[in-house]
Amino acid sequence: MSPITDPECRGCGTSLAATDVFCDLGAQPLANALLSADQLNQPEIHYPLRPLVCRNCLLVQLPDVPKPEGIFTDSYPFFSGQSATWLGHCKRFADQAIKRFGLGPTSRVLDIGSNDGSMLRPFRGKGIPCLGVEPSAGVAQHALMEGLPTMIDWWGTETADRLAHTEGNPTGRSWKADLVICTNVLAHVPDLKDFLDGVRAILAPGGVAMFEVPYVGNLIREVQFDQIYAEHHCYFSLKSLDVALERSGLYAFDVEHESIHGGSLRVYARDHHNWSAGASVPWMRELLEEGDTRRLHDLATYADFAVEPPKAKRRALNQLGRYYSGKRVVGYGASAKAAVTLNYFGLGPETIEFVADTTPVKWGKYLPGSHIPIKPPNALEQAKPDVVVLLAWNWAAEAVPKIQAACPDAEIVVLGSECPNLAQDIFRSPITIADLAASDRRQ
Ligand code: DWN
Repeated sequence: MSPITDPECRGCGTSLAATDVFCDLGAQPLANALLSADQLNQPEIHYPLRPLVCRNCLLVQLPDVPKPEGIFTDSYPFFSGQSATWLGHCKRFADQAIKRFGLGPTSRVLDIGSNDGSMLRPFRGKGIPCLGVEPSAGVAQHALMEGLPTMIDWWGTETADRLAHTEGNPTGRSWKADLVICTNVLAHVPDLKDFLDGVRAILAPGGVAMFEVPYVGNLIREVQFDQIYAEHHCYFSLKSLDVALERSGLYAFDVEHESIHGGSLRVYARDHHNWSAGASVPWMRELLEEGDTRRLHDLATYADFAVEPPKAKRRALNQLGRYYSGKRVVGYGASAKAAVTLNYFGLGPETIEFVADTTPVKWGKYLPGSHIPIKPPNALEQAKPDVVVLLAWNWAAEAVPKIQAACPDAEIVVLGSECPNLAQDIFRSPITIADLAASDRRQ
């Protein structure tokens, strides 16, 4: 994409207007580019987090992004299996898909963006032949060491062609998929059309492709601005995903809304109109026209979002200034989202002493930009902090009990949220700032 021409929409090819700005989080370093101590004095490349929205298909997207080779390196630090919630999600999907699509010992399942093999494991456990494709060699090795067949490669039409024929194919024979799984991968793909053309090419006759993507409806409704970072090129609604799929000859025939990762869409597609199945498609189209889906068809919904991240930043700085000043504050969950939040809020180790995380490869490293150190979870017990900022809010149900066990007296908060205090019952009585002020007066 030459810098002198308007960027083209990744989903439909329409020229993007530089004025159709979704929000502006400033320029930040790559969210997963963790630093070692000897890198703290080196320069960090920053990328503008100023997504645009396409007037035609309403796909929210970053127009200029780093090459994926600079992101998904051998030392890419994200291991999806770090979350028991995610592992349960994968098992439930596998059980559901095996039953729904009649998969068995002669079927073939392809997981694109297979990371550490978390989604491959339940299919293998049920005797279903499966194969992963993952470009980050470090995480892929974890799958391979467990005997989960994985190609360390990028996905697109060229890889699909190699897999469909024998050369370069770990199975050694022509290979087509009855089920292609793409969870949390489409957002990372610079060339959506080539990626999706490759998915269509690898589908066996009657095969199904499943795409699970963070849902822009949740991002807007819950002001999940920390989902916006340079490795996430696109932020999908069902409409914008539908347009991208159909451009590659893939036709959605069912959709589910999942709570995982802060709210995701799961869309099933085939390489032909599935009108023969009748009911599911009209029902799905009808669903799309309802509720906030219809709001997502309105460009104004996207333009209105721009004021929300600055409001969250003001709330966070107010919370830190009024309720937590003089207190010992640490973080939990050194996620990509954590990097975005801490950099956007302008917080460093002078405010957030460290961030605890269960991922061993992250220990002893520093978050990009903020340079806040990452420590093992036992640092929580040693530090006995007054406040724990839950940065991995999308895993609250799994993480909060661990934090409470390590430091039972700490307040657990989501900075910038209108209901920041998670120490109370997460799901039934979120606490407002007024409650916090009242509790302050009681102390
Ligand atoms: O799209 C992506 C999503 C799916 O995962 C990738 N671009 C990168 C990654 O984003 P993230 O880093 O924001 O993902 P998580 O899963 O929100 O990261 C959670 C972090 O918290 C991990 O570093 C693991 C850690 N963790 C923890 O310390 N204790 C997680 C759980 C569940 C815990 O109990």
